[in-house]
Amino acid sequence: MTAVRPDIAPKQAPEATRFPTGFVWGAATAAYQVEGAAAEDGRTPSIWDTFSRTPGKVRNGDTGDIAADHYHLYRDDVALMKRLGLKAYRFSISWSRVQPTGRGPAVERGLDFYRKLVDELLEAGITPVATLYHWDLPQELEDAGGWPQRVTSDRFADYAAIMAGALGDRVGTWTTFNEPWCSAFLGYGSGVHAPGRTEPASALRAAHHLNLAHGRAIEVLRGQLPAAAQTSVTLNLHQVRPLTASAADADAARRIDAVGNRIFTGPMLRGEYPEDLIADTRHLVDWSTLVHDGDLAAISGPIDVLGVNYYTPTLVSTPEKGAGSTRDDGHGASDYSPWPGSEHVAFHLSEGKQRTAMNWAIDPDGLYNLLMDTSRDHPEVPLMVTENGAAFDDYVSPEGRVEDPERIAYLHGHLDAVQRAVADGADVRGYFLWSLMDNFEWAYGYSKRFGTVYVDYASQRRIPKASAHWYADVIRRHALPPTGPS
Ligand code: IFM
Repeated sequence: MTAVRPDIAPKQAPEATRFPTGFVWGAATAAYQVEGAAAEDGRTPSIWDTFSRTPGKVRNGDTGDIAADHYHLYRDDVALMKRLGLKAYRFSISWSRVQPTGRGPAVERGLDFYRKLVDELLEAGITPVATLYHWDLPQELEDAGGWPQRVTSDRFADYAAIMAGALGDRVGTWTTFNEPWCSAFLGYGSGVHAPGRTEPASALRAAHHLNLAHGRAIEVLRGQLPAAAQTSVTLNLHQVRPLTASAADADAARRIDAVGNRIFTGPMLRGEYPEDLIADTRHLVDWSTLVHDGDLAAISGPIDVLGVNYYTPTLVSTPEKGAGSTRDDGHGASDYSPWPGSEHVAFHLSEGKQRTAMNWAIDPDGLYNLLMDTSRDHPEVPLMVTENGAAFDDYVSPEGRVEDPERIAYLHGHLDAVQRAVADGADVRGYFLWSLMDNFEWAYGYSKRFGTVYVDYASQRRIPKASAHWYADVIRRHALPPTGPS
């Protein structure tokens, strides 16, 4: 064997652990957050168009009308993804762009945008990963009652059939929902997200109908897509930790785990709602009439991959303890709780951790634990990290660069956590950085920058931040660089 001369040896340390063969490297966005073109080519308002136009709901009165103008700039954006070496792009489809009223025939011009986007990606050698729903219900369906109404699940199954028909020949990985917890509990519970309703019982009903819609859509997709297609759902599983070892805090953690996590993983992956969830919430909903015969069988149809999104852990106690207690669980302050039946639980900021611009504690061990816990509880389903990333107060230097060492440190720590979980047996198939580019951060408007690519909204110029170059290097190596950021 020829010895490698030290002066030309690869920079990567020989002991650097490579990610598993086939591990997918991607970045993610969502339709309302990046597309803009809110009233073009037949698109009609979604609940987020309405919500963002409602005074006081979104910081600075920002809307997604223009956003990052991805609708017009997608070709440039795909070219940029290619330059960064991304292997996959996770995007979502705007339901009201392709089926404006949420019912009836599709609009070809809307479908064409996604056909062109996908073709551009395939041409660039980037795998498209499509999410059917990332929070933007057509307003007409909300006017008819929204997710608390069972019929909305029927509408969603029809929409899934339209999309499978339009893109099934070119998209191989399909996700039904992104973070249905947020749709149900921030949308109908605390009201900090669209449609801004504050009705605990409706939030629980919405959760069941989102589950049902997921199950029905999976059945539709399976029936229409080629056998090799992968189906999935993405959950923001809360990494819940009790503040102390007390029985009361353990019960707080159990409750938040029930209404934050197991309300979805229970029916989807085990075919049942958890008994303790039903007990905690039976004063709000009658589960025996909400859940019809056959619903659980429909919801628990097999999926190929479970997407998990992770940003920060959730530290809880009951009752409130000390000055660190807050009603704000990190999802946005409201007088109304997004935790029906467990409104008395208090949330805490972890001590001694650095924070992102969202004031979220940086804690990569939370991702490690989440991956290990999920693969222990559901060993049958492979995992994909479908979102992970951080907002910081990025700015363009006089030299035109965006230096974001905190984001590099964040990503490094979390990718290391993924690698540790893989080494310890978790079947993690890939990682999608949130987000490809700065975008509309929901109730925070454009005030929070999650992108690895900076967007100058005035000119729509894209500037890859230092973290984008760092991530490109990780992708090239298929391993973390030998030294962490300073
Ligand atoms: O921007 C959101 C995304 O839409 C869903 N997951 C969390 C991200 C950061 O808040």
